[in-house]
Amino acid sequence: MPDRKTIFVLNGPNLNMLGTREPEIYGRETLADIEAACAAWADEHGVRLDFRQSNREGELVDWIQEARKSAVGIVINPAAYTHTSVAILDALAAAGLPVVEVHLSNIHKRERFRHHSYVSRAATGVICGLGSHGYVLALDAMARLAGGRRPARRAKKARRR
Ligand code: CA2
Repeated sequence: MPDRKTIFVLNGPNLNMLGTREPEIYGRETLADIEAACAAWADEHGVRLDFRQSNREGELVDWIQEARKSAVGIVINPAAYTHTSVAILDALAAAGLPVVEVHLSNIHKRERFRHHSYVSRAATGVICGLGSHGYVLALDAMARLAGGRRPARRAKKARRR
């Protein structure tokens, strides 16, 4: 639906494995369950979601660049790339969009190497430790942050008239 605002929800490596291991840390829900909860939120709010997962850093960077042209905001769980990826940080910073970083687990309660997030420097806000509900909270926040925004391509067209 071209008239609806699109929010990108991007998921990093191994999140496709949710629900199969470590339920004490990540819960029992699968990524498909989380996508369904996000889709229900989107229906209620009249917003279009583009929900994706990749195990490849470069693909996530490509999607962030794509969001710059067609989305009004990015919700991202960069998973392990949170703690390593300057490439994802740079892409998010260049996107010029509101960004909500989300983590299922409370990364600050876990191993020391998870306490630092490169991505947070480019995030408008961060939600962690609230399990899958964190995604819906991130979308609620995004609805406010992206309030009056239009995707870049649409804004350009409007200026040409
Ligand atoms: O808490 C989060 O959402 C994380 O982003 C999840 C990442 C982790 O590296 C971050 O430190 C925190 C891990 C996602 C992989 O999750 C799996 C779940 C079940 C089985 C295998 C992996």
